[in-house]
Amino acid sequence: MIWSREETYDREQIRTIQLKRLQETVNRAYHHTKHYKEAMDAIGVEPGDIQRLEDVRKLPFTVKDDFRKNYPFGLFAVPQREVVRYHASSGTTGKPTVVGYTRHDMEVWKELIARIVCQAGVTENDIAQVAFGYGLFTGAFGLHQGLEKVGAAVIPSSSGNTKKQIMLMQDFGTTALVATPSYGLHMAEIAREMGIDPAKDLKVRLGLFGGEGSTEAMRKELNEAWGMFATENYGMSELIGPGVAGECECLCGMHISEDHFLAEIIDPVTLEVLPPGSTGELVITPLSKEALPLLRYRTKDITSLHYEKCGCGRTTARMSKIQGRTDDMLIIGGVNVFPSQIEEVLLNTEGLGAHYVIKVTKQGYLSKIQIDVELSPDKMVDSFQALDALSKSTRARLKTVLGIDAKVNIVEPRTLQRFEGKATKVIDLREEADKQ
Ligand code: DLL
Repeated sequence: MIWSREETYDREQIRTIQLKRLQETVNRAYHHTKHYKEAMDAIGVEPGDIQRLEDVRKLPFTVKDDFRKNYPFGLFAVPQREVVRYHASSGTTGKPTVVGYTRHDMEVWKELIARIVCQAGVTENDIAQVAFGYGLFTGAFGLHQGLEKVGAAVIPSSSGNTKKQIMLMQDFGTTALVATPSYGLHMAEIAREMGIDPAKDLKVRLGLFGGEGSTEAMRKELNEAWGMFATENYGMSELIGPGVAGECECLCGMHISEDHFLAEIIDPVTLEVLPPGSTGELVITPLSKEALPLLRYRTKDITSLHYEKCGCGRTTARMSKIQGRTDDMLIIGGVNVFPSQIEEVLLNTEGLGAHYVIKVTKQGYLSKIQIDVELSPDKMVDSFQALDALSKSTRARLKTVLGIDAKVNIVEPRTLQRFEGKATKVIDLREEADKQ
């Protein structure tokens, strides 16, 4: 089912709404935040200069550091009494990134999530278990509100306490699971440990995964483990939270709610805007936010945009799976590689499990990687020679497919750390190596 008629507007209608909302957003940002007044004045741009959609390119970019500089509320364009909700995303260092919503922002957010859960196949007959952590993270509350809006029954189980989650699924008859993909896989593993086959003994038919990247190989694992139809959605706290884009039943990219988000792809080095279909950094200007208007936010996420009409009937642009982030690209022996590309090779290797960690170290000036990957629980390896052969053949596949040389260390099933939220798949030991 298609939730809103805006999802099927023709390009001219979408562009008309986008321009009107872009002009409103630029006005709000310029007249109500010191940051944007200064940033626009510095490059000699005024709100009146935005006459066509393409004029967005005249506007300054916004980066995460602007949140840090304006912590906590410096980028807000409304007085505090108009804010009805705060969320925050934990940065790796220092203060969190704080975001806020007015009453109207909350209504828009619910509407956008309703679209996403509908396109993933959720109906009022579903019982949806939200296994994202409830709290400052936007994931849980975001999905929760939109699921209720479409009439699904929500179980706010939060993340963690996995055995209890499985018990709830069994007893309440959960039909849709909302989680990070890595936690989705872990939950299936715990269910099996409890003697429950998720594909046969549970009713979970839909998966709504997001908050971190996943490959097609991981989708396959999830589908097989749960006997489900796994879909993916994308979002980011600064932009709204979840609700920016999501997959429909055609699984051919994530539909962006373009009446609320203007998407561009740029070359992260030259900052030049790239034509449709090109791969680069996603830049988003949210078009309807009251509390926290942002201009041209650089997400650091690498993807591409596609505008052909989709088989589901929606006309909105689709973004391809996130390949990685500009800040998680590894350069190994001169070859650029994203962790997601390594994951694709590992998960497509017979005998290896779905859990791995990439350790980056340094030898002299060169980065080196070692991949610890679990043996598949179904794989019986009875000799050291067989293990060694699997490790060598995986190393050779990584070399052929990606052109990188990586040491592959195969470990016993269930020995690597599991995550209940976003998984840490890369450990960078380069700074430590420098100290030695
Ligand atoms: O993760 C919002 C969200 C929650 C989206 C739940 C979907 C579902 P942040 O914590 O601010 O917000 O993290 C945003 O997570 O820039 C991406 O790098 C990554 N990310 C989110 N969804 C996906 C996805 C939420 N489907 C950051 N694929 C983003 C790849 C994703 N990466």
